[in-house]
Amino acid sequence: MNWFREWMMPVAASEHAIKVDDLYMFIFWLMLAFFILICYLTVVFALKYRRKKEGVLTVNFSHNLALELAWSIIPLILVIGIFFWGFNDYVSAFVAPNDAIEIHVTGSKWKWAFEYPDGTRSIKKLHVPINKPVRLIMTSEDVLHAFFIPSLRIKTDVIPGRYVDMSFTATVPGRHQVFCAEYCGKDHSDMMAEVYVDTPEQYDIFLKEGPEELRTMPLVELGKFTYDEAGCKSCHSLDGTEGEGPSFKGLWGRSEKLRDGSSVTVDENYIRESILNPSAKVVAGYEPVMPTFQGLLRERQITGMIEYLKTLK
Ligand code: HEC
Ligand SMILES: [Cu+2]
Repeated sequence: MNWFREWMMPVAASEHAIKVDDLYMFIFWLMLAFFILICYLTVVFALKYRRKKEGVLTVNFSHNLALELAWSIIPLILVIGIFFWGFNDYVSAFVAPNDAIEIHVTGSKWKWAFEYPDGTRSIKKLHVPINKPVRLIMTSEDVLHAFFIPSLRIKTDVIPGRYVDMSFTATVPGRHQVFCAEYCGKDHSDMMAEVYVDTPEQYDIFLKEGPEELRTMPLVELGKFTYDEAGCKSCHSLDGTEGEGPSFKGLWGRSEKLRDGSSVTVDENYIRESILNPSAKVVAGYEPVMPTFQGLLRERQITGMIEYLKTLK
């Protein structure tokens, strides 16, 4: 009956997913058996005890202790069994082994961001190595979201102000879909991501060289992407509005007055330095509050950022 199971369920891409399906199919067949039994008895009794002659009443039974005990105790044993079966699977999914790779997941309106143990970050694309236990440590920046990977059969609420975790060992290589399963506002239905189950070599390349868009996106696009992803947008506007930091509009090539009274022309090296060592040259009229992006942005992202800034006339 494997085809039936595969027809009913998405791919089972982890050991846990197979366990969930085993339990699901057990409950399914058990319920089907009860359904048939109950329908059968309903029809049989309706025929057997139907009114045959006007005025003739069915013999008046009081009760049957053995029968009542049987239909109480047998289902009770079944549901207790199902409870422990399910609980056991739940615990094994949520308690990670000690050697699990810990990946941080942050939900925000309306995207999922991931951070790996070596500091690599990715957005909307989660990379995990195949056959290695992974522990996701999750939180939300704003509202309640829910992280749901159907083919791994895991799903949990992601709550602002606290961490929740989940673990899994993916066994099927390739791409799997992630959804947000909690209505979280306007673009909730767009709040999707993908899990890439990589071979160890692919995973190493990902950690070393970053997500694919970083290698393949044209520079200007990558700059725009980084502007959104790395959070520059929370302090730097694109339209000239003053934020916590100067707007990026018209930044390229202008002569910037610095706090210490000197001035500097905005060129490649100045932008690079502003990103990696923001307090080295502080723009007049601003506080030195910008965090350094040393180690967080890769070389190509910085170049992309510079090319993008050039387009903001
Ligand atoms: C917490 C707010 C904040 C974030 C986030 C932030 N910056 Fe800044 N940034 C500032 C402030 C404030 C200044 C001005 C003071 C200074 O020069 O350090 C500034 C200055 C700059 C400058 C020089 C601007 C000028 O007018 O000369 C550049 C370039 C820059 N930031 C790039 C970035 C990039 C790229 C990012 C995202 C990767 C980013 N910043 C993220 C606050 C921020
Ligand atoms: Cu959401």
